[in-house]
Amino acid sequence: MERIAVCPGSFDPITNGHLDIITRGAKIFDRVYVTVLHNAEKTTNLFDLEERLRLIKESTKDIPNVVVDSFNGLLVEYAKSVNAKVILRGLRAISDFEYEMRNAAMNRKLDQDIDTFFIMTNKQYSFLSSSIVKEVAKYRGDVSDLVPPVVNEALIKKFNK
Ligand code: COD
Repeated sequence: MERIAVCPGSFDPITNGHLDIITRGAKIFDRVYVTVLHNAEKTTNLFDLEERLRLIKESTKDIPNVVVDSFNGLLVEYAKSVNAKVILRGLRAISDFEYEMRNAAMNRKLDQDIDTFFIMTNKQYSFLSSSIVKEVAKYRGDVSDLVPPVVNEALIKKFNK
């Protein structure tokens, strides 16, 4: 049986921290769906859904068992629709723990066949988040070693308009 995982997120935009979790997950699972969940479209999103998908696709194009997708609705419903039994998430600091625990517990309540699988962040990315990248890029700070090249270009374009 194929081991299929879903790596869900907002990815606004994808960072090297996300990419690290996706790359490591793709070595463990036969297929990883990197899926942008976009029901509660935050008005604070910098990139729209199309842009986020393009940036993820470009950044993961060398990982053959990654599929990039989007979904509107409950994560467990999406997981079921692609036959995934695992939700893949990254953990950075203790501050992530409570939020992740709450989500994992709720997803498990909604579907007992689906488990959440955590990968600890690579220590060089432990303080990296999409929000901090956006904040620094907004004031023209250099984030080129924190995001894939295509994201760096998109950030420069966005903030130099
Ligand atoms: N190092 C390691 N991991 C990282 C790093 C880093 N530097 N940065 C981010 N990550 C991890 C995050 O911990 C997370 O696991 C993943 O990468 C994605 O991160 P984000 O911030 O893009 O994603 P979130 O947290 O905004 O995603 C939330 C969901 C969209 C998954 C959630 O809201 C959801 O499931 N929504 C659908 C509705 C639903 O089903 N709700 C009920 C279940 S809670």
